[in-house]
Amino acid sequence: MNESRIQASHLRDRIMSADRAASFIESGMTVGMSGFTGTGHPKVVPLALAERMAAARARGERLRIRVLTGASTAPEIDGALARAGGIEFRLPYQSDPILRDEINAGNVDYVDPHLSHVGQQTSAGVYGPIDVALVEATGILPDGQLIPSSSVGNNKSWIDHAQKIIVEVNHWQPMALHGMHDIYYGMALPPNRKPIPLVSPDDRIGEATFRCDSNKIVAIVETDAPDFSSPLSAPDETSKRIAAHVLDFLDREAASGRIPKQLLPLQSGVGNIANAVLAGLGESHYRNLAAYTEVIQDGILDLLDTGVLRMASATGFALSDRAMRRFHERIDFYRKRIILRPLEITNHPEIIRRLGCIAMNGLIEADIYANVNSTHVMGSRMQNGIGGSGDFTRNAYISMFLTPSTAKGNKISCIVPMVSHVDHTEHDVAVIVTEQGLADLRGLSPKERARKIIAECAHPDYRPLLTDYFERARKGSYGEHTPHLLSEALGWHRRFVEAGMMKM
Ligand code: 0RQ
Repeated sequence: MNESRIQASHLRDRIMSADRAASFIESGMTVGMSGFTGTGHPKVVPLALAERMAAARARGERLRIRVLTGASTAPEIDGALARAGGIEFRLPYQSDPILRDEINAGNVDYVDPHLSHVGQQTSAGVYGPIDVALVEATGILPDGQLIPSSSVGNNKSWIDHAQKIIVEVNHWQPMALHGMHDIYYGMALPPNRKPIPLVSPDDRIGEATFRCDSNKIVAIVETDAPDFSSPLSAPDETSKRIAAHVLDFLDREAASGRIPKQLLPLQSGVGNIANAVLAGLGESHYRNLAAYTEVIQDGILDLLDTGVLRMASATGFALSDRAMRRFHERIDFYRKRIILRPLEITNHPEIIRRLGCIAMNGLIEADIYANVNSTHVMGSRMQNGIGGSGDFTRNAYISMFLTPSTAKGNKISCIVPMVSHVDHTEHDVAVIVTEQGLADLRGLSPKERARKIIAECAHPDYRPLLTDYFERARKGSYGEHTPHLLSEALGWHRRFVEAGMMKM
């Protein structure tokens, strides 16, 4: 292994195996781990820990910890630790299938805050002491500062607040990442807050590395393991139609002068629909746009390559294998155009509001009044989590939700009378888009919204049912402002059971 990665000679005696490093983590501890959507997570210590957990379980003992991260991680953390029954508490966003099952089986206490809240709640001590920070780094400078790796997430919070720090130095991460990050050290708790001096997505307001107290580093483990790749399928007909509606809308907004010709900084969620919108932008006339978002996925690299985007600000990546290779090959090009920041900054309401972001996120279901459920299937089963969708939706200049009009092979309508769980309220949601069309809800009253959403977004198979519900609600509702027949509205969700999606 290349010694120049660990330039801090005073720390060399702390280099050790993953097994030894994992032994610093004891049952009941709170561990802040790096990682965001499969990038920049520790890759070997969690696996060693999972083995200890499984061995403890086999002996009839329990080794369970509280896991705090940036967002979803990768199989080496959420998958391995959940499989070993070792996660007692987890926050924030996750998307691992094994962990999801453990959460929904009631075996893991999962807390799902807005991503922008995690840093301040950690500083305020809401989650108790952080016993160990387990973070991946690209290298360690002579003075002990850490060169971040391919995501930033909440790493600064873990490093600042943890009592002990374990660093995985990953030789797979290119050293050329150094200089891509912007770690801001001006955050404070109330009443000592000052305005965050970021007025354009391109601004750099912080430092390229994490400050780190060498005395807290108890272990350094060298690795050479790749980030998790996020496979993407090519945009299908549904995503392409959604993307076309979004692009028409943006064109109309720009033509009417409501937003600049170069649009406003774009935030897009992860997944195939978001990628289809990015692909659509790639074929558009737009140039020199900016992305102020959380995650850089394949489509963003494409747009940087062609100059549609001049820059992208984010906190991590979610790239396919191919895009990851391209990123490494052309990293000097991307380093001039990508800024990776802590979640506290990427998702900060003050900045999202100041920049006037255009937010585009996915949903599970929306109701006819535009309340949105992003997290719970049937109001009770956690899918992933709210992630950054609330940070952006509440504070963006235009908040859009993009979804197919139906799910589960057309058996379920994603437009329903009343959502079974609310993540984003009607007051926050400006635009809903399905493959059927786009409903611009700004300035509309609830009844106008309902008519528009049913007409523009609902699948034709479900329009008559939704219209029938709405018209009957208008006659039988307690109030005329937002008409509802409460027991019928929630009874609608029985369709999920009737469609054979769940046994009762
Ligand atoms: O189920 O996995 O069993 O096939 O929900 O749905 O269609 O794959 O959609 O991957 O775009 O995810 C809201 C979950 C959409 C995502 C959500 C079922 C469907 C499938 C997933 P299967 P799809 P997507 C920045 C922004 C919150 C966080 C966020 C999300 C599964 O967008 O997690 O936005 N958002 N962060 O079949 C029953 C319905 C359903 C349904 C879909 N109405 N009823 N099941 N499904 N609609 C990124 C970060 O914050 C990190």
